[in-house]
Amino acid sequence: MPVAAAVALWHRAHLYKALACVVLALIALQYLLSGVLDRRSIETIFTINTTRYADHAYRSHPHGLIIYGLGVSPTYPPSTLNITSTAQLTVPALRDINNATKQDVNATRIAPVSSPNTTDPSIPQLCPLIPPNLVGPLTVNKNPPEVLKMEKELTGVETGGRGWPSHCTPRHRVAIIIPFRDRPQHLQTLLYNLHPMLLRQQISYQIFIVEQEGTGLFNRAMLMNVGYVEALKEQKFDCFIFHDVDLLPEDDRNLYTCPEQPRHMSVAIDKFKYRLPYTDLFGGVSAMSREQFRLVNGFSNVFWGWGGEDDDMANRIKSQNLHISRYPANIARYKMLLHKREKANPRRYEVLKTGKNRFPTDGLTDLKYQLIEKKKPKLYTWLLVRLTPPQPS
Ligand code: BGN
Repeated sequence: MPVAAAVALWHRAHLYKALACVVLALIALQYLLSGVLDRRSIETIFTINTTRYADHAYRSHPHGLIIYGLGVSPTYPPSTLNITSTAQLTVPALRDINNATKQDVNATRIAPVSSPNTTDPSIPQLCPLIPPNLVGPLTVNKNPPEVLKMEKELTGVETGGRGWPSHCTPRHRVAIIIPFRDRPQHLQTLLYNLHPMLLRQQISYQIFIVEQEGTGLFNRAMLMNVGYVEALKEQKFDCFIFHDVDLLPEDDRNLYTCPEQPRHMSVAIDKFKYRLPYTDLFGGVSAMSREQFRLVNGFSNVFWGWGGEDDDMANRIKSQNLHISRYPANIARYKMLLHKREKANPRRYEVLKTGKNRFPTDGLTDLKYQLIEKKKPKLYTWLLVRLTPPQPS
């Protein structure tokens, strides 16, 4: 081989080696940078188009994913909402809610942001949107210990049935309103199951038991209205969860947070074979923001005895161009405690039919009651009330 050709070959071999080194160096650099970028993007801003989801996907998408992610105080009317979230938590959580896709969420990471409180460690950070200690499906316990033992066991619950997260600032102040009469065993069971779940959900909450005095016909709706009014005397709650005493949540991903749109929460109940009986059902457990409830004038006061008051609320919601939202049925699951059937209100069909005419005058605006007694044991705030039937106009 001529010398010149050998030299050229030697040069080319070195050139290839040099090129290989450059490529390897670039790969290494990219690898190192990706670590840095990953860490920077843990706190990111997401934009979620809530209008699209609320108006469209709640109804047509069985997974109802978006509501899972909403966290900051509710805005009405719903619009594009900026939320901070934790990328590392969000991704598995999204995957978790069945087949919901990124497209459903319509979430775009728009910018990495630095933590808002890095300069002042004394102010705790906002709690993450998705509470980190959730366990998912729960084993419901239908045999609670006796009261004293239960009070001791439920550490983290404060007098009056209040709870809040200890290491972060909660995003929601939630009043849980439970209309009540004659079901002490159900109440014990509910409290035993509910408190630990709510504490894990990192909301700030207070449980109100609103008991109807006497033996007259039960008025669930009016008790809810009383709960709303009385709770607001304690604190400016962001929202209200109206909760039947006989329903036990089966999954702690069913977040008791404030809804963008009124949220029906007891989607799948064992008694109904875990199927929603009808689309407009709003009974059992439901959540509304303070403003939404005020806007619809609360519940009607004229439903005495079982049935119809929740359907009337569904009509009120629609009449204000709001709509019922729901979590996915595999999460919004409940077990119902057994009891004998209450006496149904034979007039409920008729009252429901004429409800629309009364929306502005029947509800919070004409609510009359007497607060007979109020107590704050450890696990709940108890209100005993005498309801005054509204005068027919
Ligand atoms: C419905 C009741 C609701 C109740 C659900 C579930 C009525 C009104 C009839 C026009 N509605 O039938 O109040 O929450 O069943 O039990 O009875």
